[in-house]
Amino acid sequence: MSVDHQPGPAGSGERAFEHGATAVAHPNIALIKYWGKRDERLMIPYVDSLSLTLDVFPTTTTVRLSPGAPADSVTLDGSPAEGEPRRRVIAFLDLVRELAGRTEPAVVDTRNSVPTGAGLASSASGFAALALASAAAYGLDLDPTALSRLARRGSASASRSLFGGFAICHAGRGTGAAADLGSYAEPVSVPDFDPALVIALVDAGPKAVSSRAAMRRTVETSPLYRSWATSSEADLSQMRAALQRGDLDAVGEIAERNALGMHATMLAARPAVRYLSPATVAVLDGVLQLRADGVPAYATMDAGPNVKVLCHPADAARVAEAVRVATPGCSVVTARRGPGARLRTGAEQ
Ligand code: 2P0
Repeated sequence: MSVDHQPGPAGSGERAFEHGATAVAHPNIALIKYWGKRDERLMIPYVDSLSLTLDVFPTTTTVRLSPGAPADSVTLDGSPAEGEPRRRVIAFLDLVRELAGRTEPAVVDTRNSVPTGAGLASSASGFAALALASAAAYGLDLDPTALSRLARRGSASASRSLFGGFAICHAGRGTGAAADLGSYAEPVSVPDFDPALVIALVDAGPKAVSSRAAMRRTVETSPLYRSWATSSEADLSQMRAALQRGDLDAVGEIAERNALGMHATMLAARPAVRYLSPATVAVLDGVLQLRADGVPAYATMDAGPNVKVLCHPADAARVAEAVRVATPGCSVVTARRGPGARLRTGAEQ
């Protein structure tokens, strides 16, 4: 699949078509996780996070201005969006309109190629595409850093999906406007490391607890949260060094322990948040067996039961086979490093 070595998105002022724009963005998988917000309104994370943008499951979003319409219209995968997803898109459009000094309603059409809400970061690709398309449609000319701040307001992980390859989202410091300015994503240059990520889709259904609610509960009630957040800082600096060395074993070990630590904080929340299912554990056992057999393979899991296994591209077929044996019937997709978000040109509309 295609690999785009461009470090980031084109500015939102480029290539908008008249009264509307279409953007494409890919999901990212955090190797150092974001979990918990220190400001829920501004969507400021407690911890820095570092991710790999993938080359699979893109989201394509079109935003067209509709000056005569009574309200915004939001379509998600061909059906009218309702409830929380609709509310989040409209709140995001309100923010863009406020920044642009505009008032026109919009028609938003979003198409995901990954099951929505299944812990595969559809909100990351979704809000990255919405940020880029809506900024362009409303005439906001933002550089990639400002776009990442904007995308963060939709979903903090979306700030990272604006960039191809590896990206870091800074949690920043302070409160209010200073916190907003200090929390943004940027690419991390990792020239000589291009691993594969074997994704085990053990359950494509929507999750029982939204990541937003689960984060809040974890921060408020888990006695393990602070220690995970502190250890995550050390994980991040070790991860950066391991990436620069192109050391898959170190990258994998750090990513796996960071993810398991995040899930441990959730399991200790009151009541517990448990995203990992028996199928997840079966895949984790399969990954341990691969390592025992001499195949470097390391797992990471997000707010859902699916498992992503980091490995050398040459081992991806063997890892995929081990995953299929561990969870018969599950779909397996192998991803590589993917491109940053981009606006479609007028000719592509
Ligand atoms: C991440 N996750 O770093 C972490 C790891 C899931 C586990 O970011 O509330 O949809 O919209 O900021 O970004 C998923 O949560 O949450 C997520 P909001 P988001 O990728």
